[in-house]
Amino acid sequence: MGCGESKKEDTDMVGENVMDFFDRFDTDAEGYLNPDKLFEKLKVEGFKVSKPMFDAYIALIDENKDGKIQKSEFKPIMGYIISCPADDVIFKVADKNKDGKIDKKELSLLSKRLGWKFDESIESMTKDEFKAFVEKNLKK
Ligand SMILES: [Ca+2]
Ligand SMILES: [Ca+2]
Repeated sequence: MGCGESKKEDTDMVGENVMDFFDRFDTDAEGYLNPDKLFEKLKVEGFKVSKPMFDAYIALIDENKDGKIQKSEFKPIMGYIISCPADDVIFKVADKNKDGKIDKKELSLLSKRLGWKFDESIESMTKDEFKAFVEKNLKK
C-alpha cells in the first residue's frame, strides 16, 4: 500500500488497527489522547516525526480545538502516520479535498490554524511547494 493513496486505508482491517492503536495509547480509557503523551508514545513506537511537525499535525486535526485528540480526529491521521513519511502526513491532512494540491482555501485554513502567513497571490501549491512552505514555517 502506498502512502495513504490506496482506498484500503478505509477498510475495516486498517480501521481496526488504528482503533487498537488508539485504545492502546488511551490507557485511561478517557476517549481522547493528550498530544504530548501521544508524541512520546509515537516515538517509542518508532515513528519519526519532529515535535514542531507533530504540533502542526495536532493543530490541523484538532477540529473541536480542545487541545486533545479524540478518536474521530485521530483516525484519519493515524492511517497516514502508519504509511507515510512525516512530511507527507501534513500534506495529506492539509489536502482536504484530496486533489493532490493545496489550494488557496486549504492554505488559508491551515494558516488560520497554525498562524502561518502565506502569499495571498498563490492560487495553489504542489506537494513539493507545500513541503518547502512547511519546512520554512517550521524553522521559524
Ligand atoms: Ca480535539
Ligand atoms: Ca486540495
